[in-house]
Amino acid sequence: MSEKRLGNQFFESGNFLFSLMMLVIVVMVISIGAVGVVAVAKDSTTGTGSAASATTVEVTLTEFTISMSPSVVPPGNVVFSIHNAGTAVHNFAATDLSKRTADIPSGAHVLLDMGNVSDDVNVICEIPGHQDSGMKAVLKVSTDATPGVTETTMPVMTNAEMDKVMEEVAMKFPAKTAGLGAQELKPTIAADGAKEFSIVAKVIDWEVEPGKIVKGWAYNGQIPGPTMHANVGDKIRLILKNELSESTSLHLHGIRVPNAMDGVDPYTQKPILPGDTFTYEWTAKEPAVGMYHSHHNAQVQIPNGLAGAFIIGDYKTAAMKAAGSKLPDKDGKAEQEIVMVLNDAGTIGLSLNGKSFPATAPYTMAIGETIVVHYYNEGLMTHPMHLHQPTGVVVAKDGKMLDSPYMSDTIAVAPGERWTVAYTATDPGVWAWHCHILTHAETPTGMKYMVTAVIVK
Ligand SMILES: [Cu+2]
Repeated sequence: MSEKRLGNQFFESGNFLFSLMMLVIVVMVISIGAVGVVAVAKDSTTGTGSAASATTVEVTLTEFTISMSPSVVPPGNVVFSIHNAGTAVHNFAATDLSKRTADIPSGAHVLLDMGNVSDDVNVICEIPGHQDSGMKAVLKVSTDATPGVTETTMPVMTNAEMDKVMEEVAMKFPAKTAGLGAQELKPTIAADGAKEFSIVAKVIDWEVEPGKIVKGWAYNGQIPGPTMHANVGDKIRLILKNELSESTSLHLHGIRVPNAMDGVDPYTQKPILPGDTFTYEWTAKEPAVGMYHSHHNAQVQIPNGLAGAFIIGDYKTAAMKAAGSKLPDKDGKAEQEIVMVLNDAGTIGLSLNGKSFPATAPYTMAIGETIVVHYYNEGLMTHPMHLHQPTGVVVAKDGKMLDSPYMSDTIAVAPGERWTVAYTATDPGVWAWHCHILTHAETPTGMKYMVTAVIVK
């Protein structure tokens, strides 16, 4: 594991920094812009037929309110344009009309076409407890309302103002924040030869992006938790102390362990009570690109931070062997192995390794060098991860080497999945690397969330 913050030395030369960042912006705008055009074109051909005469109602979800603009519409076609501006996951449902969205992560935006509406529409968030906390509203339908009037809740910016705020955000990359997740944790060797790793679960202040400090649930003060490596044949002890105010347990996802070590309370163990310690002990029988994460109140504990990588075996060597001549690597060796943990919910929200752009970590490579990336999805939705260049060779799924590795520049990583991809640097420059759900990478005030870059020198 050699995830590195890019040293300041690289970015201290102001002019160089400026030109690199401009390149990032240009490349991102070209790429994302092109996709945007395709998406719009698609909508107009496959649309519902309501687009021309529909009233668009801008909906903003927060903790715990639903605000709508306009709140009174004429009878006719209505489309809700819903933005989750909160930090928790929400959804949006008109239960009387049996229309609802899927769960919407923090920062995401979705459309809900209501079709023809003639009576008032009651809407709520269906996440348990959210309606009672205030997330309910009524869209009034009245013949007195002006047809087609759409107010907007977006701040009004001139083009120049928008360009300026976008540039300001981009120039902050890589922004310094307190704390770094997924750092290598070396084991201690016990008297019986076992590799021992000790971790403590505790709520901490975690800086997701400059100035945005949330209550993160951390192993050893890191989000994601520390990355651990071991070899096939090793006897392993993972000792977890619970300093949370609620119980927890730890599941070794994708790692072959005896049932009693599977971490699923109350079946395989009792919950680990606050203040208690539990030791997970097994002998590594197979290679694994494993996750370790909570399996207790996990829909809260994992998105809030209780997750990390446990890798068994030498995936650098295995990846190079599997990719073979598909990679233009100079020496047949991978120089770096990193984990990229994707998250989209809880207090941490849309993030790469616990950080949101511009606080995400960039990676540096020389031409001919190879980086082996293990994508981990610990969130609630699929993220198509796209590196502008170079093209990746997908070599393993969930830690199992593929019979037929294949090339792909965008890899959809579903919740719980791990995809291992090898990339060899071929062309110099700053290459953007981001989730291609565009609302996970961009906002009207610039790049945000699941965006980083590879700098090829
Ligand atoms: Cu995404």
